[in-house]
Amino acid sequence: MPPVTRRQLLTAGLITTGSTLAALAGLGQLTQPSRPKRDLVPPPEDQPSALDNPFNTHQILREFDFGTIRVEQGRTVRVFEITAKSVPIQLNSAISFMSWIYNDRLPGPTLRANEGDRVRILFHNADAHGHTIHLHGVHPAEMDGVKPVRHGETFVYEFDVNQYGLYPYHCHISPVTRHLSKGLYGLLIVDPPGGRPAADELVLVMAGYDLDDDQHNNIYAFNGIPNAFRDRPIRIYQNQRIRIYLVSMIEFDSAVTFHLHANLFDVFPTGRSLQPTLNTDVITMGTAERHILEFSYPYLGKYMFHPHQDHIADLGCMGMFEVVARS
Ligand SMILES: [Cu+2]
Repeated sequence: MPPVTRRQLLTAGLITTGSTLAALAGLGQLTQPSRPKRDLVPPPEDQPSALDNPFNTHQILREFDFGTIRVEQGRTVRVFEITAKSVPIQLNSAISFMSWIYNDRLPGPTLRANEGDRVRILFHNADAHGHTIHLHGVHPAEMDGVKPVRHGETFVYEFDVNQYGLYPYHCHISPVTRHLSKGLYGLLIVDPPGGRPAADELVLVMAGYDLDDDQHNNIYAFNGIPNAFRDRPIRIYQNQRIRIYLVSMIEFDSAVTFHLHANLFDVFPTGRSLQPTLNTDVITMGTAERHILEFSYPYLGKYMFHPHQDHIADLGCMGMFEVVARS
């Protein structure tokens, strides 16, 4: 039998162990991508979180993983590494929760690529339960992330991203509601050719927690921690273009809205257009539905954002923008 090449293994959706991960990634040949400008973003919030969690909600908000770039046969390949684990987190001062999350954070890493790139995700399952990464978007069946990756195994998801837009990813092991609402979700942003206009860019993922396994959510959050952005508002600059990559990953409730106070936003549905299709202050989203929203605030002050299902907002899916002047 002839030796199997690395390419054949990857194409077949190789399952391997973590020990060969570095060799598969060809890590010796990698270069680091450039980072976006930070001068659109005010200084960080003063107050540290009172909760002891392995991730910083305010940092994750504006954190993008551009992968490690390789050039193979003239094509840009972005290599990402994602590990699934059980991680205890504090939802508030009273509730500790055993989450299942990617890369020790909520949401999982915000992967970012350009239209036309190849994406290679080295997915390692360090959890006792089987998990996957199912990405929305166009890809071959074997890359669809519905076959369990068992404890200690690594699977390489690889596909080309030829349609710019927003693509949520999440675990697709049954019951999906459980695996998803435990925290196994994130977002891939595929930028259009030439990119979008400069903006202060934020990722917001709405999700709920079913704490007592009765198929109803007990508590909700933007980016994993209930009321994180209510208690420590997100600072943004006055008259600055803000771009939100917004996803709903709320299970059990059929749909929710997103409402922004004292303003109107442009909507780019699914991130699949360069021109807005709507200008409004409330938009309805089913599970896994996502949009790019753009707006700027002309007036200083603090402004809420939340689902207009107000009981959901009251149960933790509440945030605030604090509009500050440039000094
Ligand atoms: Cu799972």
